[in-house]
Amino acid sequence: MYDYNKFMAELERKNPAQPEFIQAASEIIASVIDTVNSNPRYLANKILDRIVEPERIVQFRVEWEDDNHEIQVNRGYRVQFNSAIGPYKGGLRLHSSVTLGTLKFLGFEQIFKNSLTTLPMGGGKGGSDFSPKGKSDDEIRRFCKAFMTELQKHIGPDTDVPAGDVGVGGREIGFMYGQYKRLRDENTGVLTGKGLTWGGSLIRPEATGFGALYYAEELLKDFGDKIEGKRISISGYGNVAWGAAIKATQMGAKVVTISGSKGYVLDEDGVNTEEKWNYMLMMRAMNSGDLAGYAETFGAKFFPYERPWNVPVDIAMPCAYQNELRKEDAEALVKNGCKYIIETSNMGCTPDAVAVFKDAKVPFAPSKAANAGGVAVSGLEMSQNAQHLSWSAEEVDKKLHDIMVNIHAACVREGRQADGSIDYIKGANIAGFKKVADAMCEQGY
Ligand code: 2IT
Repeated sequence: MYDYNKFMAELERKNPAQPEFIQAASEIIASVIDTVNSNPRYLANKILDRIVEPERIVQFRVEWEDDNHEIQVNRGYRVQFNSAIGPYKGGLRLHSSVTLGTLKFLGFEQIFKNSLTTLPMGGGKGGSDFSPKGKSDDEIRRFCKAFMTELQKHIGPDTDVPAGDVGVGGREIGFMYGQYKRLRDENTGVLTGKGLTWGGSLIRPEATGFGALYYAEELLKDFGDKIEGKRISISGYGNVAWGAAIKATQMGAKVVTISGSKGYVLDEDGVNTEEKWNYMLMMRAMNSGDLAGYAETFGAKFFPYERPWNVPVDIAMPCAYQNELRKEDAEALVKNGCKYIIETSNMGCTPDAVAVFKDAKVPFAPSKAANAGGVAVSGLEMSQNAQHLSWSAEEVDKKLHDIMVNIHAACVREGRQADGSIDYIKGANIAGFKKVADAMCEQGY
């Protein structure tokens, strides 16, 4: 039998200075421990000891030349966490704060998220402490090329298929894919999030945001409610926030905030026009959260160095970064009558913020369920590449919608509590875990 406190103490001892990994693991272990302790096969297979240990971690030096012809050195990583149900799959994050601990947290989450999608994808994550902020196009290209020169030794269309994450969009995937092809002479779709003319899937850029709204729609139905007419606060301005703003608008809701590291914008008219969505794309392309510029252009209000969570809304959707929504933010949202939290950034809420929502009985969709649409469409991109064909936008969007409906149903099935309420966090963790754990047992050790 596993004892939660003992297990976590040992995990902390073995993984010092990796607080985000410990945070992610503690939530998942807490959710699944009863399931494991009541299953003799899981116990005999020491499933928890095995699942928290990455199968492989690659760390490498990335050397590139900046615009002043000076050598720059960054650290590159790929965490190949679990391949029980399919090739390692997960994004690459480029951000100054990236450490091995960050990528272990993201890779661990990815295992269960990918399992929830019902597609055959294992869990992985990679990236670098390279910061795209303030870098020229040329510098980004040289970095991506140097990064892939090493990474290509460790990935492949049937072993490990990276994609984008924070700091990695279509442009970066293009530079990396180009280098993979140059070195390997293969057009096998080893990365997802590719451009449409070279193997990419329609709807992949929109998928995370669209999927989060499809999940939210299903969750609201559990309470006899609907998206139409809701006021929504979103954080971030990147790919995820962009897709969420588009789909929320299409569903008849009004998105009143977006944000960056330097503050947030309150747009009472709604982030609801092509011009505004294109402005978001432009900010992303320039790696500059010029939200003051957005406010000026569209007659909205800019609040420097504040987070958007004091704004009264019906639904809050953190779409930016881990631990971006904290206890005091959760208290403000609850006080202002926020009815639903759709955590869309990976581990976007701190544990004490999640506890505030739980105490206040505010339904909470965890990120590994709510944001699984992104990786789900990556899985669909892999299928299209493997068949050497491409599906229409309608086809991909319908598959994405069906997947999100199924993920929600799995969360409800596994998360139903004795009092009839639904613990979506527990439901997502148990549903995602069981499939991977069963596969590990069946494949032996
Ligand atoms: O967090 C995520 O699910 C992603 N960054 C997407 C990963 C993918 O392989 O599409």
